[in-house]
Amino acid sequence: MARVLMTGFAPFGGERVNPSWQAVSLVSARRDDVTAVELPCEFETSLPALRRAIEEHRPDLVVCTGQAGGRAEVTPERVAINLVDARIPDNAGAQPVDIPVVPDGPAAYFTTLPVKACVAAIRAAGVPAAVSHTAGTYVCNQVFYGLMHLLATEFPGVRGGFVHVPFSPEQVAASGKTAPSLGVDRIADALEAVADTALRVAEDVKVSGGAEH
Ligand code: PCA
Repeated sequence: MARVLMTGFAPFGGERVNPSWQAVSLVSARRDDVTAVELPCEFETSLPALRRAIEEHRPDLVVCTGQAGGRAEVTPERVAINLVDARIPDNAGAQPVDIPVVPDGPAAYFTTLPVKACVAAIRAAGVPAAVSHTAGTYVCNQVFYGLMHLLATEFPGVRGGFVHVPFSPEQVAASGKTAPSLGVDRIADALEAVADTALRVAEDVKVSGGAEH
């Protein structure tokens, strides 16, 4: 049986929950092949925690996830960039601006998840989905870039990528925000579709998932 590591993040930015962690916990409760690990929303400690999880669990596939408040769809990310530019302080109070994730690393890494096939599978599970071409410049992009660098340099053959998820209805109700949301069970359905697809599909499907902006 192939082993899958899924990570979600701790709550940040004043939120009480993070749907990425809630959803990956639910997936790991549903499936024996999935281990869920929570990463701190901190620039200094998130990548060491990810490395420890990979070394401990020795997965064949790594799917990191995070909250992208305001997005209406589950969005597999296509590209991680070698840049940190924090809009708000992290949970340790750090707010680095314009530094690389990995000094002297390549400018960017592409995901090794078949994102188009993943989007099709998420939609087939009844959940809205789209390919995203930016994971931002905050802790999620740092973890995505750090993951792809680690896999490329130390864990050849392990596939990995990042998926951003919308707010949960609970978060929107608690804050009175008018933002789109998705139930955590539906986000979990989407993440299961991502794992199943990545384990099954070696080459991505050729359909448009592009965006003008
Ligand atoms: N989302 C943030 C960091 C943690 C999370 O869940 C981001 O998109 O960078």
